[in-house]
Amino acid sequence: MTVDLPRLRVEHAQLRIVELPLVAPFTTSFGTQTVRRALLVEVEGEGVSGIGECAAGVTPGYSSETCAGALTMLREHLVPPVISGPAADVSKRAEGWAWVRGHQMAKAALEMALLDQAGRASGRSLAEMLGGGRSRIGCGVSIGIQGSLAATLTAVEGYLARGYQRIKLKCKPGYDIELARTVRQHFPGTPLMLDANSAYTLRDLPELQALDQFDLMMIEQPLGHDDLIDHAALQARMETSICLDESVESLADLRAAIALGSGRILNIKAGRVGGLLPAARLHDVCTEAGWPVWCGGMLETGIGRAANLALASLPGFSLPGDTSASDRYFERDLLRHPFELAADGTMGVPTGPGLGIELDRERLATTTVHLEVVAPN
Ligand code: NPG
Repeated sequence: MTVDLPRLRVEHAQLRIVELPLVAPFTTSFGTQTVRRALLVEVEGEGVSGIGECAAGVTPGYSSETCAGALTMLREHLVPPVISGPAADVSKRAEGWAWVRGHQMAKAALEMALLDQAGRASGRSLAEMLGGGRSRIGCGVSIGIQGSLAATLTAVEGYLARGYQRIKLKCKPGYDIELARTVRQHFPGTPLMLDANSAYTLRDLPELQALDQFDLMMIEQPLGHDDLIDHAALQARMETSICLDESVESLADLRAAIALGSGRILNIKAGRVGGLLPAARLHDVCTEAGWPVWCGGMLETGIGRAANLALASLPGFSLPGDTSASDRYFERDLLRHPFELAADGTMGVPTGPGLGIELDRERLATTTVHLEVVAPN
């Protein structure tokens, strides 16, 4: 954090759920998604508004949070103190909700909206407020589990042709060694990684060790979503670096992971860790520990995507993240100017105030399936 944040009042807020069909189903070890149902938070005060997107999905397969749960949490506990309280800066607001245990994604959505409002009020971009420096970000793409290896190869080829700098393949027990072997054979020099979303246990050690032969950049979250001990045991027995995702929801988790040697790389998602300001702190701790980091994705619309790009502009984000272009997910995004990938596999970090996006209000209206206003009592 390098700049002071303005103290602002929030007079009311809107909670909205939108549904955007995905261009293709997205399958992970915990299920298949065909639609992105996203909870959006809009705050308004002192004539300036801000918007945030909640990363939570419909089902609690990735984390314990859901879209419906986050809606309740925001309506009942997080938003009311913000709209009835005095002017405050975003850090103070976050101190105000620190008593709420968990609910990182709900907190992060509100924090994003408040940071957008703060940026618009002060004329500063989110990247600037977070201390980011880079103006372009190297982008990777995450490919869900496909129906066949041939379909996977076609998908990889298509994304590489568009310029993506690294390929992440979702895997699960029994769908890993042949997958890595085949893709590696066809694309020998491509930066390649696997993501298991917690699908393995230490009983799968031989299967996991067999992946060492494929020169993977890393394997993401092979073991339990709340485990650090077994990950440390696995990292000691694998050459491939382990990247943690689900297991790190807080600074305390990260400190434990570093102390135990539970991995060597961190995927930072602001939603998973309670917001962009906490995400920036995790970035700092990783930098001190010599852990490279990259920015994850949760199938966000352009709103959350803008925040991810701003976060990824911090110096420790040295690896390409899941910061893909709008057309990788949606026919039509919620923005007037969707995010596009340049031929060199980079995307520009938004430079306008706050999130630096222009909402397509008509698209927002037609994709809305729920809307409620939270006003002071
Ligand atoms: O590009 O936004 C994206 C998706 C990247 O694979 C991706 N996300 O486990 O990191 C993940 C996974 C995910 C997607 C998790 C949706 C939960 C929901």
